[in-house]
Amino acid sequence: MAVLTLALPAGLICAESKTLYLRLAELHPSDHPTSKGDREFARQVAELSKGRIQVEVYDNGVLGDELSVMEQLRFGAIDLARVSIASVQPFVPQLAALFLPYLYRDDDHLWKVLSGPVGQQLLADLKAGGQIGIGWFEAGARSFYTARTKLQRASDLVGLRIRVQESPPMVRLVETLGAKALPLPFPNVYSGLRTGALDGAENNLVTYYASSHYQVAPFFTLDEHARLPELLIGSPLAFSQISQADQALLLQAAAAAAVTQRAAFQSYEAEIRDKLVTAGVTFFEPVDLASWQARARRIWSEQTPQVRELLERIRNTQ
Ligand code: BDP
Repeated sequence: MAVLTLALPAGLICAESKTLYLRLAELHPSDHPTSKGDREFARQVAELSKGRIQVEVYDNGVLGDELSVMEQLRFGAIDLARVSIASVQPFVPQLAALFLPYLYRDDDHLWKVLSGPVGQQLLADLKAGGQIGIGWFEAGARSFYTARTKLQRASDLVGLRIRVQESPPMVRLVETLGAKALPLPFPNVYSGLRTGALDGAENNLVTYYASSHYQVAPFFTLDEHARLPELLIGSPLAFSQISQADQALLLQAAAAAAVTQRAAFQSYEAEIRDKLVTAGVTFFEPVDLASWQARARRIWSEQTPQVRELLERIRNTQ
């Protein structure tokens, strides 16, 4: 994948038109529903600001993998990014609450949490970790998929080399299930699965399809162990040059874009099931889901008091 790094000052303002240009980094290809969400965010920003603020979406990972994007945000070479919470949690430890396995009743429960007081508080908490939280996006449920092994029982995972995000809570989750967790940047996963360096990986169905991982790992187990939402975040440097009113405008645009992104994500997810079967993917329902849940939930008791408090608030969200 070509990596283009822009060493330009943050939040470029065109002197003549006074237009503020903001660059947004996205890992996924243009046809991924999350990239569509980014473009909807850009459209909303342009509309709300009457063209005064222009968000330029750089998708397909051209600005680098997520950890490199986090770094570029820090020194202001990129203004905005859509990333997984996995990339942000190292700066905001309490985000670990959102990684807890088998936490939500369903996707609506997750969104009640994100759009309610817990979600608002976590967005505000990002500031203390030196991050600017703008809004949440949908990322479905993550499940395991494998290249050669048919995975149905939780015990089938024991000893498998599974790629995880470069994220301590994800390493811990996969280890708790008995697998060997290998943290790797996302762009390296396809070749790891193809060469046999990895036995499997885990992700949501949409990303499994969009990244073509199904070509090299055609067994997908619908265990849905975690729902990690995505974040739209901003560079603190860029934001220090944006007025409070315009910051509020960006948050408003993100909330509106999230509605479109979530709907696009869900309809795409429903569409690709058949395409994946036609492409030769075998889906497995987990056998004895209760034992998957019991094993994975052992992590719940390992959390800090702060995360356990969030866990209780999340469970009590109706
Ligand atoms: C996808 C997320 C992306 C992550 C990727 C991963 O959208 O932000 O980086 O998973 O597993 O679902 O690395």
